[in-house]
Amino acid sequence: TTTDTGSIERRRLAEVLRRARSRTAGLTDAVSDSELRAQHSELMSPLVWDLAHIGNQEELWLIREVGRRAPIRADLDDLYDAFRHSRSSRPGLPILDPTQAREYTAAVRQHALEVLDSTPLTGDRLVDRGFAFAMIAQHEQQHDETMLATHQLRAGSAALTAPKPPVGNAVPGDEIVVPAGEFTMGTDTDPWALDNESPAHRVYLPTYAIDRFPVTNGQYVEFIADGGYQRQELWSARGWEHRVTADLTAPQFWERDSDGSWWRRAFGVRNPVRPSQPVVHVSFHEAEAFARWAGKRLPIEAEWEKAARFDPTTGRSGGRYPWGEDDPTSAQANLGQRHLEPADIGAYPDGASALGVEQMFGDVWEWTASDFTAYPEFAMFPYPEYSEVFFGGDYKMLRGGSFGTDPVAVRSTFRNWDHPIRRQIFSGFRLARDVA
Ligand code: AVJ
Ligand code: FE
Repeated sequence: TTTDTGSIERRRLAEVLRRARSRTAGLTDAVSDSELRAQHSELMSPLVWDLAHIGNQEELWLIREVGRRAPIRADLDDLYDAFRHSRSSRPGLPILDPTQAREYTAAVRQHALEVLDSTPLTGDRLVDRGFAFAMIAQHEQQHDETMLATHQLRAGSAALTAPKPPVGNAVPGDEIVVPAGEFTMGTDTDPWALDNESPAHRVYLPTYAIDRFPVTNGQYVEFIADGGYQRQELWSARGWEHRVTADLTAPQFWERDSDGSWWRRAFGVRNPVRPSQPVVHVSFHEAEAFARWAGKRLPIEAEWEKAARFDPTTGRSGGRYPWGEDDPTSAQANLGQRHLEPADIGAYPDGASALGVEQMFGDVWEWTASDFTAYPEFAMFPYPEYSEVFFGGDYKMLRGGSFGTDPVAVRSTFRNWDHPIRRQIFSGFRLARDVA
């Protein structure tokens, strides 16, 4: 019955909201109040800004829009509007202190759960199948990943810990040939998909090959050793200019010892660079230069999505994940901050797509060659600042999620974007090429 479906959906929504809040608490309870207020990088907000912004966004959508309740703190809307204040200016604002921010987000959550209990999850598009609640859980998880990147930028000893990811012993370089033909890109049916993932539309792609795995540190070390950062001909004009200006010589957080060995600093711990792990913390420009060096290219978004979703035996495009609608298990993908680094290639054979492409979900966000544009007949929903205002901007698309992405915040249709110079995000890439 409708009631049963509604109560199952309500329980799922309460669970994704709870999971997001417990992660937020972990990320913000791990450091002192003064560190919560500090700006660890010009690129990032103080953690306490993210914390109260999460609460403010939840208040705007779940308390006021969906619940039609009176504001809790209308006076905070300006301070936590990401479009009014740049990240670098946020420490100078009269923002809530950590105790106030925790109290505020907790008060909002209490009201939000009451609204969830009393709202029919049908009819109006904003609430149909729980969309607004899922949107807010995704928003919190997106900021949790941003806060995780802030943790990675923070100086000092480790504040976060997690078990090591599973090991793998695959050999890089293996490719999958994807036969020419149409597939369905985007979705009209995923109840929790965000506006830029729709509408579903047919896309024809000629035959192409895509790597079975993301590019590894071992492969990347070869690129460096072969003069990859010195050879201008491998870089686009913009990429080279940035390479020189920013003095890029290796992925972010890599350090070289006097004996020539490479080390990587991650969350306050320094370890030897692990050759079998996907490379992380590279910009689009570095990914593009590597691809040229390797005689390949980055996939376009449609090629990534077809490799993730298309089943050549049925001719159909799959659901939320290659295996269906269920959240990934710990054997299928390195998602959800279970680990604090990418897993070796070959560690998740159970997460392979129908075409046999592995580790598309989790580990590292994968840069694609595509710019951020709307799908044909895109309709903004429910607010233009989620994606519409970014269309046509200086952004490249990323797909698949990282070890720091929660399962609720990624799916085969999910589209992420960032400036091509950014690399504080958990970004890597895989390669593709034309097949004649
Ligand atoms: C979709 C990850 C690019 O973090 O800038 C958070 C998500 N939008 N709050 C971002 C987002 C508004 C967004 N990304
Ligand atoms: Fe936000």
